[in-house]
Amino acid sequence: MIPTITPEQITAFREKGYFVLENVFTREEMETLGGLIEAHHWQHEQRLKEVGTEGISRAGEISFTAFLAEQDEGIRRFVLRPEFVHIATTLLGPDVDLYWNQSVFKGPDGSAQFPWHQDDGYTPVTPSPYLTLWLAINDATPENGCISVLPGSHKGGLRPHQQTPLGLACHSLDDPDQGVMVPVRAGSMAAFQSLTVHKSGVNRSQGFRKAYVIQYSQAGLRNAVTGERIENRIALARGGQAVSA
Ligand SMILES: O=C(O)CCC(=O)C(=O)O
Repeated sequence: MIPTITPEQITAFREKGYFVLENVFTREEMETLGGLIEAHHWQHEQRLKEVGTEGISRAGEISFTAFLAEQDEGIRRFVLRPEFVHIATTLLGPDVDLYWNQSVFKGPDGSAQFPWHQDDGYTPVTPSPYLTLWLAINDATPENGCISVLPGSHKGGLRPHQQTPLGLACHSLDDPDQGVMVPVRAGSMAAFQSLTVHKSGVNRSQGFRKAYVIQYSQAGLRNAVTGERIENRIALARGGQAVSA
């Protein structure tokens, strides 16, 4: 369903750095997408079992499986759906590329939060901020490790990040300000600015928490440090219209 983005949501995106788009996809659509993603996730998890950790992925705890749309025709068709053309062109302007996409699965009975960070902290790009859509494949709740955000934190620009054993961090998990939890039902998504500081909680449930993080940017993105063009991105829209796959 093409979502209506209200003026209040656009204001929240500008001022607080995030909002939730409810029920963009059905649970059945999420089961189908989840099935496509799981094939890649389990392959990755198998490799993780052998090596223990890879980047910020840790076997059995949290795994980030990237470039899914680039590898899988069904997932590629999904990220080019008209719902995303509408959302991304409304929030970013008429010329949009898929910048990054990854599933993030948190394993059951976890013990760790994923640290507070800005997405630009991993790779600073220009123009910034870009758009992160955190799509829940299954319900993301306070119990199973939904994300939290620091409202308004995108306004201060890129913060310094420290390397921690769990990932980059720009705000302490011990700080009294632990932001606002953003529970998201399956098929709904949190839309946030790539500079909005966010984390995810511990998965204390008995099941996996499954998300698909889809990031769109204005076309022609560059690495903010080297100035080099970020090449080979899938085009989503030009002149406000879908680019046919
Ligand atoms: O989904 C999560 O647990 C954290 C994901 C995240 O923060 C990210 O992909 O930037």
